[in-house]
Amino acid sequence: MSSPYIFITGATAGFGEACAELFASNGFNLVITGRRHERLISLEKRLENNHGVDVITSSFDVRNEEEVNKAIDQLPSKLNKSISILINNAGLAVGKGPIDLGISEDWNRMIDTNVKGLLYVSKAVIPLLKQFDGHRQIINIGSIAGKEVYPGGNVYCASKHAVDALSKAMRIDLLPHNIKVTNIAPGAAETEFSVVRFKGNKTTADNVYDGFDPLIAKDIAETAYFVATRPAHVNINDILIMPTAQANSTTLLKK
Ligand code: NDP
Ligand code: 8X3
Repeated sequence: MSSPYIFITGATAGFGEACAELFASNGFNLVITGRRHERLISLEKRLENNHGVDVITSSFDVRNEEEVNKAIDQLPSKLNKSISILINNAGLAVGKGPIDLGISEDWNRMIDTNVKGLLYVSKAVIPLLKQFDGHRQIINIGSIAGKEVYPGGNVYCASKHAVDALSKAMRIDLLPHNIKVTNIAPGAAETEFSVVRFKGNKTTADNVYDGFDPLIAKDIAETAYFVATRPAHVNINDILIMPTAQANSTTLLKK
């Protein structure tokens, strides 16, 4: 049997790109998705050349249910019965500050991407997972922000608490279909996350990671790979993974 496909949202940067790299280097075929089409194409070429795997690109905005459904309907027929794992990774924080000064457009972006986007993609991909005769799994990228709240984190934290709850709910609802569900909740990791959160302000973004060693994208890819490669009878429900210098959302040992 040819190698199964791993379907990754948000593969144009950060954790998603690192997952694509690691799964491809271990021989898995991929469906890589994100809005930035050119990045997907260059990642596709790099992974196919370096690892000899098949990489399908599909560019869509997870916030748009119609676009999500169309993109998944248009996947090539060779993917029938071949998608084994969905990694729900696409997500973002926008802004950080007290709730009474919150910007509703930022709130909508976070809720529409992190919660509704994850739901739209899951609803469209679950039927494909059900067709796969073998290891079936959904890996949701949650956050420490889905376990605790911190000053100024309000709506982002709420959206990641929703991911945490949805991971638990999916585990119950998908049990009859033998689909494992795992929630990975990282602490501070240096990716494009803070540049996006602070709307392109690189100095503010860099300050987040000053004075300690944050997680890097590869740490999360290795975690996802570990949970995806457990024996059939084992599911890792939930992993909270932090930089050594971070005790919780608000306690960081900075030099
Ligand atoms: P990056 O900003 O580096 O990557 C985010 C990815 O999400 C990009 O590929 C982006 O693709 C994609 N994405 C964002 N919005 C959309 C959208 N509307 N439609 C489709 N794709 C979208 O951040 P990270 O890799 O750090 O973040 C990945 C996940 O990890 C997120 O869910 C984040 O909340 C979570 N997380 C991050 C932590 C951190 O400290 N970095 C810690 C804990 C969790 P494109 O822009 O091309 O669409
Ligand atoms: C990203 C980590 O601590 O900024 O989810 O919320 S944090």
